[in-house]
Amino acid sequence: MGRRTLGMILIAVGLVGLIGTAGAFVGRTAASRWQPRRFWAPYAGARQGPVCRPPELPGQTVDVVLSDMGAMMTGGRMMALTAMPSKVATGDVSFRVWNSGMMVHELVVLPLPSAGLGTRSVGSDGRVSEAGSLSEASRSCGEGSGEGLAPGATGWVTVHLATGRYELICNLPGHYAMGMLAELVVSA
Ligand SMILES: [Cu+2]
Repeated sequence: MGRRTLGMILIAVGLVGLIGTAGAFVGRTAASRWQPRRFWAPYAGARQGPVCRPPELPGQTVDVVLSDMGAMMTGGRMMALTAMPSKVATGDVSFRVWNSGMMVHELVVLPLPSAGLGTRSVGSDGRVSEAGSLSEASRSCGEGSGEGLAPGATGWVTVHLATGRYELICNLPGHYAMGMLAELVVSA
């Protein structure tokens, strides 16, 4: 391998590293920008299903990603629900919910149980009670509740949240028990 070739390879590797770092930085700081499909395009290519972008939504934005083993993004868990940011201010909050997995998922917004995150009792049907639910996003490429978010689809919903702590969950059978929950803190 010539010196020139080696130099080009090193420059290419450096560029890839730089772009990756910048991408991660932008993703973390500019949560209002809708870009996960760009970051995770290699995963999306392997699936079929509706691809959709949410419209401009009012208030603060929380991006939620629903994932399962199919997407290999769950960090060792069977399934996961991640929300970014995990803290917002009291007021209108718009959830943009992307199902990155291979299965149907949904987002349900519930008050945090008094015993803490993940402490709901799971019924024999694998689901938890949705009593006190504030909202949900379960319509593929649409707003509000529906038949569930198909793999690859995005759904959205806007809800006015009072100061407090909330539990964001997927309530398809077994999914709560397998880790599809996250806390959202709403402060004045
Ligand atoms: Cu789920």
